[in-house]
Amino acid sequence: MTDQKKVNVAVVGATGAVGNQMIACLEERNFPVGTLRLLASSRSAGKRLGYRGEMLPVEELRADAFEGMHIALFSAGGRVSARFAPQAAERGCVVVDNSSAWRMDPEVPLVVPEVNAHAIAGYTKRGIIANPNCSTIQMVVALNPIYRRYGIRRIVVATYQAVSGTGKRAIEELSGQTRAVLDGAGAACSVYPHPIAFNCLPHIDVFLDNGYTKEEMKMVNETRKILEDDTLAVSATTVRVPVFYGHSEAVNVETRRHAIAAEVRELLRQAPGVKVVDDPAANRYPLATDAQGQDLTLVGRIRQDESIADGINLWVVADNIRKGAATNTVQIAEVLTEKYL
Ligand code: 25A
Ligand code: L14
Repeated sequence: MTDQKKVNVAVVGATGAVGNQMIACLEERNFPVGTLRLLASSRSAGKRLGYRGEMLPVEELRADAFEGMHIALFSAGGRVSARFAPQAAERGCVVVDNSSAWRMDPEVPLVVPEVNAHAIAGYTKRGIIANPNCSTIQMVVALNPIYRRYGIRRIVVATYQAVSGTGKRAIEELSGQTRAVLDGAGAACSVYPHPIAFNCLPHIDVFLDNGYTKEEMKMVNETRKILEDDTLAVSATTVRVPVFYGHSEAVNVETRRHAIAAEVRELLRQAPGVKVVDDPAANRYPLATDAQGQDLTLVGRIRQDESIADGINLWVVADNIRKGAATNTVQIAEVLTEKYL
């Protein structure tokens, strides 16, 4: 990153689980921030959040807050993004949006920098770039090298997703329920429809008419858009598990050309953003607790699918708040700054 270029950045949803991490990522990655403006709802106006040793005020989100800003990182939910992203773009501020509002808009690039950084060039159409769904991001980071080398015909995935994806209130719900159940009390539910403590809920985001959840269909449609392949078959089951941070995924791929597990392991060792953790003899495989707090996608349990001619099974884990949200958003902002602003 060039030293001269200073970028004014707004973070929308700064007080949320993802917004907080966005601020930390800007600092950790030494993003060339000129002015940093922190925005949230009126509930949070007047709070202060730390950045580079300073306590910066949180302001209420209003369209005029984007005047003079170059980039806005949004993570305040789909409705906020649908309304305010165009208003930021109108003011010449490029939006990198972490909600689901703009992802499937054909005029909005959907980007995982390790996979399709080239697509960022399309930001000029609407002034918006979308950050994919967390479960999709880690899956395509792991599968892109396999896709490029062997081709992929079909993906079958089941996820084991952490509560932090839903935001701060869900993190509190899991800890509160766990404590209550251990104390012999009942688990009160407010964020999720059933207890998440000591349970697994096959339900993330809302149910759609086809019987799948919206989260499952995001994995289908976003994977195709990022890999630029409408013929790719994807079948997903997304499950909430009582884990705070880190999504895990059991991924089965049917390749077009024959792939040998040992070759795939070597291929993934060279892959950007991937760390292979695959030594079953030593009980080494990817764990959510190891993924937490770092930015790599961990891949292990790489093995032949012995039920078909050309199949591979993998276990893929990443920090959903970092690579699944904040880090990927900041990485997009980095490429945008270096190449296009
Ligand atoms: O619609 P989506 O895309 O599905 O996203 C829904 C929610 O999921 C989280 C995020 O919640 C988002 O709001 N999220 C989205 N994408 C995610 C991803 N990829 C993701 N999480 C993980 N991975 P969150 O709690 O992390 O952050 C919410 C932030 O958005 C701000 N915000 C909300 N409405 C706003 C707004 N900002 C501006 N205008 C609006 N209209 C929100 O600010 C927070 O920064 P806040 O001031 O409302 O929140 C301050 C504190 O209050 C808590 N809180 C939020 N909503 C409520 C609440 N408390 C009580 N009741 C509520 N209804 C927040 O948790 C925060 O601590
Ligand atoms: O980015 O885990 O579309 O509840 C919305 C649901 C993020 C995760 C998105 C969850 C998600 C979220």
